Amino acid sequence: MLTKINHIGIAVKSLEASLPFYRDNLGMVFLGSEEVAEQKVTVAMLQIGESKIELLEPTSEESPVAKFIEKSGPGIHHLAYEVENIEASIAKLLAEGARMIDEKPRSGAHGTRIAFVHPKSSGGVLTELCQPGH
Ligand code: CMX
Repeated sequence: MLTKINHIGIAVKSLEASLPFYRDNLGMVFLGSEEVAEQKVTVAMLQIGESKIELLEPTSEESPVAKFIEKSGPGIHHLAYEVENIEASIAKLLAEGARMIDEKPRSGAHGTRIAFVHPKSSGGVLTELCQPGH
């Protein structure tokens, strides 16, 4: 069902303040930034091998990322696994009793289709399924 780790999401207060460390100090390739209005975040993507780091800045106090930062501070927010068929992956998890935040795919960054599994079903790790848009 899973093909690889697509990205690790990191909650930040400010992309402008956080991006230089990843791009310049760690030397990751900056792929661009994009607002994902549906998720109330602006994301910056950086390539690291075959996976990516996704920096997430909230665009509203109602953003799940704003709530996360308020409660836990900036840091690792979620782990995203790449899947080939997101509908089939959601159906399998639901059939096996997992608690899905999204029972239907939503729009993610860079044309992806995404669905979150609730951290209560995944050992405290907010888990994303991610199907590339190509
Ligand atoms: N990782 C692990 N646990 C988390 C978490 C996270 N990122 N965010 C919240 N939780 C935990 C909380 O600590 C809390 O645990 P306890 O009950 O033990 O205290 C529990 O989940 C409920 O959290 P809450 O603060 O009451 O927050 P909400 O219920 O309002 O929302 C969640 C939590 C995960 C359902 C919500 O953040 C959500 O729907 N997330 C999915 C969407 C998302 O995160 N989008 C941003 C990224 C978009 C992108 O990558 O494009």
